[in-house]
Amino acid sequence: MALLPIVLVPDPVLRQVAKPVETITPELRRLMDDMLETMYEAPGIGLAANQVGRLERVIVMDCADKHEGEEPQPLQMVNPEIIATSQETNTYNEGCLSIPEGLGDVVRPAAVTLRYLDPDGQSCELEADGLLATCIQHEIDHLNGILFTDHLSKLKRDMVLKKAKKIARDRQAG
Ligand code: K1U
Ligand code: ZN
Repeated sequence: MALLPIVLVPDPVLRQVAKPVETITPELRRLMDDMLETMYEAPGIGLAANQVGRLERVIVMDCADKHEGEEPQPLQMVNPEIIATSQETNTYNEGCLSIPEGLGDVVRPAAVTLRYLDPDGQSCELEADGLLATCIQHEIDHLNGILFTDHLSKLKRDMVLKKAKKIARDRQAG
C-alpha cells in the first residue's frame, strides 16, 4: 500500500464532479486501499477520490471511536448514492483534510440510507446516523465538487478559506 498526497484548496480537482465507476478493477481496489491508508495516516475519518486527485466515484471512511475502544470499521464504497434522508437534522462542527485548520458548523439530515458497491462489486445498502451519516454526506459532497464551506455563511466561508489557502501556500513553499 502507499500513502497518497492529499490535494488542498484551491486545487480545481476539488471542484470537479467525479465519474461513476463502470468496472471495479484491481487498480481501483488498490486505489481504495491506498486511500484508507492515507486517511488513517492523516489522520481523518473519511476521504474522497477528488482529495487524492482522482475522479472516480469512490470514498473510504472509518468512524469507529478509538478512544471508546471500538474496533476499526473501514468502509470502501464505489458509486455511493443517498436514497433517503431523514427530516430531522443534525449540526456537526466539520473539518476537511483539504481545508487545513478549517472548522465550521454544518447542518445536514441526521440519518441517511445509502446504496453502494463494495470492493467485490456486491450491491450494499446501509442506514446510518450520527457521525457516520455526517461523514457519508461530506464525502459524497466531495464527489460532487462541493466543500463543507459551501454550507457556511459567506462571512464564515471566506474566513475559513482565506486562512486555509494561506496555510496551503506556506506548506507548498516548504
Ligand atoms: O473528507 C475529509 O476531508 C475528511 C474529514 C471527514 C469529516 C470530518 C468531520 C465531519 C465530516 C467529515 C476528516 O476526517 S477531518 C479530520 C477529523 O475529523 C478527525 C481527525 C482525527 C480524529 C478524529 C476526527
Ligand atoms: Zn473533506
